Amino acid sequence: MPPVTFTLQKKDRNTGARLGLLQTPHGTVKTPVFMPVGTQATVKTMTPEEVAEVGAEIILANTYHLYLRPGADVVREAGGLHKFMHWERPILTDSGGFQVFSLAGLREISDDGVTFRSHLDGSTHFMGPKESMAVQEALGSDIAMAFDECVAYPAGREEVEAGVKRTSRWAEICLEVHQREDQAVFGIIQGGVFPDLRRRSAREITALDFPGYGIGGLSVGEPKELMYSVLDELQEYLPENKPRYLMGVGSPDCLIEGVKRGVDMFDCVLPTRIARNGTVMTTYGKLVVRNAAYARDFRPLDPECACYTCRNYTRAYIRHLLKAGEILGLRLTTIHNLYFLLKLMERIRRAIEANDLEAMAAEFYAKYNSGKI
Ligand code: PRF
Ligand code: ZN
Repeated sequence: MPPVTFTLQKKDRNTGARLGLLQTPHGTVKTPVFMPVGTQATVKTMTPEEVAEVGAEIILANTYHLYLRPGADVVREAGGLHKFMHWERPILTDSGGFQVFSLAGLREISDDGVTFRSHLDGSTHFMGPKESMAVQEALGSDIAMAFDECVAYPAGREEVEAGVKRTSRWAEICLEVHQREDQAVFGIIQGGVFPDLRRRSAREITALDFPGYGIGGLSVGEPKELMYSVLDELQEYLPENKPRYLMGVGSPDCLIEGVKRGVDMFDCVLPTRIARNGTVMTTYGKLVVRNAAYARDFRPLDPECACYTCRNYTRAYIRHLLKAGEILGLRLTTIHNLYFLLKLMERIRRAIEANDLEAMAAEFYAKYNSGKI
C-alpha cells in the first residue's frame, strides 16, 4: 500500500467541490481540510493538545526553517518531527522552495537549486530537490512536498516559463531520490497566471503520477479573480482521484471559492498571524479587538462561536491582555481564529454532503460581509 491514499467520497452536483478522505501513516483526514501552520514545529502559542482540541487533523511545518534550526539531524535523532513536537497526527512539510524564494536579495537560483543566506545568521546554504528531500525524510512528515520554484507576481512570461521548467525537472529528481516508504511526495504545479503555462505544468507534473498535487504560485499578490480563473482552468487537467492542495491560501472567502473549484487542502499563516496582531475573524466579519472601541465590551469575540475563548472571555479582557503585552491574549485570539476556520471547513464539508454548498456559502458571506459586528 502507498503511504498516503485519497478516497473521493462525493462530488458536489452544482460546483466542483469534493468530499474525501486522506489516509496517512498518522491517521485519516477529512477533506476539504485546512492545515494550521506550525512553521518551526509549533503552531505559535498553542500546545498540540490545544491544536487538536480546536479541530485540526493535520498541520504543516517548514523544511527551510527546521533545516536552519534546530537542523534535520536533531529532529531525526528525536525520532522525527511527530515525536520531537509531540503531535502524533498527520504532518505535511513544505519543501523550502517557497520560503527560500521569498528571501528577496538573499538568494541565487540555478538549475540545480538555490544558494541562499540564512535569515538567522547570514550564513550561506544551498538547497535543491535532493537536499529538500533529504531534510524532509529526516523530519519524517507524512507528506513531503516536491521542491519547486514559485515565481513572484507580477512576472514576465519568460521568467514564469523558466520556473515551470525547473519545477518539472526538480519534481523528477525528487521522485528519483526519495526513499522513505512511510512518506508520500506531492508534486507542485506552477505557471503563474498564464493559462498555457499552467496547463503545461499540470500536464508535466501529473505525468509523474504523484499521489497528490500542490497548486503553487497563487495568492502571491494577484487579484483574487485571477486566482479563481486559474483554479477553474486547472480542474480539467488534474486527476479526479488525487488530492489537490492550494498552497498558502486561507482567508474564509478563498477557502469557500477554492473548495467550489475542486481544492481539497489548504494551509495559511493568516488565522494565527492576524490573531497575534489582535485581529479575529467572526461570523460578522473581522474584528480588531485591540481597538479602543472594545475597552468596555463585555461580549465574547464572536457571540456565535463555541470555542474555549468565546465560552470564557470577553472582548474587553482580551483587549486588555493584548494591550498589556500578556501572552495569554495571543493564545486566546489564536485559539479562536483556528477554531473559527476549522468550523468553517466543517460547515463546508457538511454542506457538500447535503448538496447545499452554494446556499451555505451565500449565508456565510451575507453575515461575514454585513459589518454588523
Ligand atoms: N510553493 C511552495 N510552497 C508554497 C507556495 C508555492 O508556490 C505558495 C504560494 N502561495 C505558498 N506556499 N512550495
Ligand atoms: Zn471563539
